[in-house]
Amino acid sequence: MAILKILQYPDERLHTVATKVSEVTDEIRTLVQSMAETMYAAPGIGLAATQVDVHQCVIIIDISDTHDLLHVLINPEITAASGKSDYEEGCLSVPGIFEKIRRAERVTVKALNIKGKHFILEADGLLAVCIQHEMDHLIGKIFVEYLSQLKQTRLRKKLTKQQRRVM
Ligand code: K1U
Ligand code: ZN
Repeated sequence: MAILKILQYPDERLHTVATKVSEVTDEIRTLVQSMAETMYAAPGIGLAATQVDVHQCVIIIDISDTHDLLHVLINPEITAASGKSDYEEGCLSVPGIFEKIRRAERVTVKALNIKGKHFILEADGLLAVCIQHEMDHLIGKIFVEYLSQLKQTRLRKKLTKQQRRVM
């Protein structure tokens, strides 16, 4: 296992559209293990493969306090969505920024598990928010892109400046 480097906004690679996993192999299982280690170390409650520069449809989520309820979703697809919720989101690729984003309150998602078997997950609350946030990463979309152009321009400048100071 390994701690992977998380791409930081405004890195262009975060806009890459991920491709579907054709087969759940040991390589995918190793990726999932390393993603989990990276997410728990960050710490975060979710991570998409896109964020670690792997452009395959793999997301992981653990919203438990005990770090023992890991959801692994490979090739996730939302089949139903309802309601509206506003939640203050964060992102490991956009550190220190928290913004209220409107999303569906409940989602039904179908995906493959780590064994390559289909399953269906019905989610609401933070889990539903997190699923939608991570699935956006797979299509190259970052949560700040829901904000006004003015806010995005300010954020981009602020974070580029911060990154230059660290380098
Ligand atoms: O995708 C990511 O970068 C992970 C992101 C997931 C997320 C959080 C909140 C709303 C939607 C999606 C994070 O994990 S940001 C860090 C965070 O929220 C957190 C970290 C430690 C404890 C609790 C929360
Ligand atoms: Zn994110």
